[in-house]
Amino acid sequence: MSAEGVPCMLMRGGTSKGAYFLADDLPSDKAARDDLLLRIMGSPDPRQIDGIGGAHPLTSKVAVVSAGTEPDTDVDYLFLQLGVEDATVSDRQNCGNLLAGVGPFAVERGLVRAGGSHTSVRIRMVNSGSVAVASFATLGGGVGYEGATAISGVPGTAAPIVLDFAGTEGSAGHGLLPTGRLVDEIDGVRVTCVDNGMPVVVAAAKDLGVTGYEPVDALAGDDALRGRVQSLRLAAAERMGLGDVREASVPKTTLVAPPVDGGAICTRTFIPLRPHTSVGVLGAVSVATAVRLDGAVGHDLARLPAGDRMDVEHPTGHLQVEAEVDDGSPPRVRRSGVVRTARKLFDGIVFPR
Ligand code: NQM
Repeated sequence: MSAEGVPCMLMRGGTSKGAYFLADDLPSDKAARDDLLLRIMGSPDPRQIDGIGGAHPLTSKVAVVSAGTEPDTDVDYLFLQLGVEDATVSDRQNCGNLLAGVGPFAVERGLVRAGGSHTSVRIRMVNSGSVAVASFATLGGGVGYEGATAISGVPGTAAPIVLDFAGTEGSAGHGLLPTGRLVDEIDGVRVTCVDNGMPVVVAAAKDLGVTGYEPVDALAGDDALRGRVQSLRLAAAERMGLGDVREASVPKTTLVAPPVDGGAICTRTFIPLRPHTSVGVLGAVSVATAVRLDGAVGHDLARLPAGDRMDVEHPTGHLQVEAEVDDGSPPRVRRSGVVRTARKLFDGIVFPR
């Protein structure tokens, strides 16, 4: 680590934005690393005015990348969610959006050599131990960021980054259905607790007294609803084996409703209490997996496609995810995947407060 500053690359990954670091450029002591990252991002402060965080959970994110330590993987990716108002640094969740930038970052930093016109990087997601393979365009030994792929929630187009997941089932260590049941009843509301990369509590929007089509601002301003979401997730988390999650960013809660824009299911997601402006990648994969299961909350509300690709509607558009599921007893996930884009925003030295 430099005495004055820390090498850092700011990237948009999918619909999130975060600071990417090589693990070697950060302190190896966890407390010292977390303290440094909080100062870099400017937390705690609702505006993160004295740091590079963007004053929202979706832009208060860090990726720590290092050479792979396990066979058949190229790099290790540790995701850290930094609080905005709170001085918290959590490694309890994955982030499939920042994941989109990890392969390009590994090439940029020389951890992985670019292939010909395409490069595949096998990424171990340290938070859960699962593996993602990122495939993206490379040009003359560098990353090709320009392209024609649009993703909802990001203006313009960029080169596609295909992410294929393996072993995301039970990312928090308690299986695909962490309560051991397809449906639980909590506070009089039927929920399906699922984890295919992200622990999520799925409930029907109408059971919480909303339509599920509200704009983000309306949800953000509905304190009563957010109170119900909090009590639902606190109780669900105990049953999911996650313990007391008052300070944790998981589980997320997704309210589902019938699709209204040609998709398979309409979603409104709380991360964990602020409404998501779109939907998390692995969060969406988890919800798509749940609604495929006969009897799960949302199954009857969904318009299920014949193939494995599922169009998840969210407040700012659509996210196409792939979830191949064996709906047996117990159900098993065969594979999941998604297409994202990423962009290098700056590369330099960040000076912590
Ligand atoms: O679910 C937000 C995001 C995420 C996480 C969140 C994510 C995922 O949109 O894989 O990407 O759920 O906190 O970046």
